[in-house]
Amino acid sequence: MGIPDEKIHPVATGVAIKTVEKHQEPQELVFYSGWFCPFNQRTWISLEEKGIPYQYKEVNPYKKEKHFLDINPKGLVPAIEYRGKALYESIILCEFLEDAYPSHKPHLLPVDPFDRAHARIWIDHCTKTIVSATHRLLQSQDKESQDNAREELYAAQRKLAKEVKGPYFNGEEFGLVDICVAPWIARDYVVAEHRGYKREDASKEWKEYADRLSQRESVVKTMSEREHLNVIYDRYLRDEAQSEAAKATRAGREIP
Ligand code: GSH
Repeated sequence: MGIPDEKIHPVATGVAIKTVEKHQEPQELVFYSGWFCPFNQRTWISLEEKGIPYQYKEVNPYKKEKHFLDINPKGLVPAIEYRGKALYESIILCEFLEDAYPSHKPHLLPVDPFDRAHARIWIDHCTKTIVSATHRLLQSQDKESQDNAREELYAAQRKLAKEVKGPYFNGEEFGLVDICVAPWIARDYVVAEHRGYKREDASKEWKEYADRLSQRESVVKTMSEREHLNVIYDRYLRDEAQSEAAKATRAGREIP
């Protein structure tokens, strides 16, 4: 008998299933994807943005099936197989795509070494502060903890918005900082509906940036229907989710 999180809808839906259908042919790059996962969406957005040929394979990471553990021993999506060799971890995968397909645009990281390092500081900020505060806000059950988490989230978003050159983090070219945060923006309707969150309460600049990212074509075409996402988020909102990220948040640990 497995955990309830295993019973997620088996496939992508809505606009995302159309994207999946276009990527069924065998390719040297196989993308092991969980349609629902925001970390996964980072890699999926990068593949779509850069127009890299890939074969999409759906995985339910909660089942921890042997074939998938052989690809990613952590048992988490996203993962890829490139020319038969496996890699995992969303940001590492995005950086790999940049390195392995250097002529494919947009360039996810700036060329200038200082700008590249600066972008990495804010990539780290996205995961360590925005993603973790979002999880605390989703999973907190009492008003005081929710209020604190919402304020932490606003502060983290405000800080990032101040660094955005515009229209994207690094200027004209959509890049890895944008990609790292976009999946959580695309899902912020959950905290808006259930936790009193409003984009404009972070800052005017954040709202403009968030509105822009949520409308980006690669973000839209990798999002499934809310109806199926909501089943998953309802478990987070009741603090019953058993994902590694949910367990870490509950225990006050960093998200793995
Ligand atoms: N640090 C990982 C990354 O950035 O790739 C996190 C990936 C992750 O947590 N993926 C989730 C997963 O596979 C789905 S959103 N969960 C399965 C589990 O928690 O057992």
